[in-house]
Formats: sequence, C-alpha cells, structure tokens
Amino acid sequence: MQNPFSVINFLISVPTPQQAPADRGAEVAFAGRSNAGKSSALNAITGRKALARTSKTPGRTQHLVFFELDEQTRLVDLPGYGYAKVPDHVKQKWGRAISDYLETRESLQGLVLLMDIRHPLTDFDQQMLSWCQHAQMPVHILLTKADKLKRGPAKSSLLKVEKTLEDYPMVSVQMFSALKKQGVEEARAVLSQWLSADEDERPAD
Ligand SMILES: Nc1nc2c(ncn2[C@@H]2O[C@H](COP(=O)(O)OP(=O)(O)OP(=O)(O)O)[C@@H](O)[C@H]2O)c(=O)[nH]1
Ligand SMILES: [Mg+2]
Repeated sequence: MQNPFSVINFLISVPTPQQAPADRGAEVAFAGRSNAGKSSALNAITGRKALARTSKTPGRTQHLVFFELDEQTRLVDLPGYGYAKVPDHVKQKWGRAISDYLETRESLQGLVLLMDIRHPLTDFDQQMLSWCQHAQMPVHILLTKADKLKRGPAKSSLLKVEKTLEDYPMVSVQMFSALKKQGVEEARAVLSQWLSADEDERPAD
C-alpha cells in the first residue's frame, strides 16, 4: 500500500500551545509516557527515519513539535509525561502544556496514546484515558516495543489492555514495533480515517 504520510515536513516546535500554529484543519497528536517510543513511532508511521528526534534519554521531546502533511493536516509529537528525573517545576510545565493543548485544540481529531507493551496503563495513562473519555476524544493505543516480548507475553499484554478498554468505547488498541515496523499499516489506517473524517465540521481558516 502507498504511504500517504511520507510527504511530511517539520513545521514548528513550541514550548506552550499558545505558540502553536493556526488551529485549523485536522490534527492527530502522539502522547504517552516519556521514553514510550512516540518519536520512533512517528518516524515509522511516516516512513521518515529522522523526522522526529528519538533518544535513549527519557525526556527528549520537551516541546510540542508540529509536522505538516499539507496545509490542512498535521501530526504532533507531545512531550512525554511521567519521567521521574526531571525537576518538579519542569514536570508541571509539561503537564500544563499537554492539558492546555488537549483542552483547547479544536483541530485535534484523535490521540495516539503510546504505552510500552511491558508496562501498559500507568497512572498517567489511565488519567489520560479518563480525560479523553470525558472529552469524547477518540484514542488509539499503540503498545510499543512489541519486539521486546515473545509472542505469548505480548498477546497477554494486549488482552489485558483490551479487557480494561471494555469501559472505553472510543478507544482502540494494537501492538506496535517501530524497530520491526510491526503494526505500521494498521496505525496509518486509523490516522487516515481521523484526518479525513468530518471535513465539514473542522475549524475553518
Ligand atoms: N526495541 C525497541 N526500541 C524502541 C522502539 N521504539 C522506540 N524504541 C527505543 O526507545 C527509546 C525511546 O524512544 P523515543 O521514540 O525517543 O521515545 P519518546 O516517547 O519520544 O521519548 P520522549 O521524547 O523522551 O518522551 C529509544 O532508545 C528508542 O530507540 C521499538 O519499537 N522497539
Ligand atoms: Mg520523543
């Protein structure tokens, strides 16, 4: 299948949503615990190796980083949450940036929520899910780094998450590995659907 996400460019990196680009068209954001693999997933899904910066050091993405597919559609790499080693005031700043963004962004169509398949559904993840449920924001979970587990344990982690999600009708979940490019097509299909749906209801220019 052709990859509709390869034509993507870095747009802008901003510390707070107040400096974000114009809130028009449609946007999908990648959120999750620090080091969960957000930037790696963005690169795998777009097929662009060095688009978003990845790092072994948690807390790499400290800004909201906007990438543009065309004038009307964007993907956003959000700062990771829950990283213990950053000072409290930085944590608070990130938390505020993420919640302000989620609460105000009209063009946001859905959230890709990334969780390491070995440690899914942390307290932060659950808070995020509850918030999205409350805001009626669709969520697609990527259980990342699936290559780190054998097939059996990976499957049982997926089942465990699916079980929890019975209470969340707007949430879907899949396994993912940026390393092995596992689940890339499935993730692209969700993004394509979100970015093309309800064009009439999007915020206008
Ligand atoms: N084995 C394996 N490692 C991965 C995978 N995805 C990401 N990683 C590794 O996990 C680490 C963190 O990946 P990032 O993509 O930078 O994570 P992030 O969520 O963007 O992190 P922050 O920007 O700090 O929030 C890096 O060392 C990646 O190489 C994967 O699918 N498999
Ligand atoms: Mg990152």
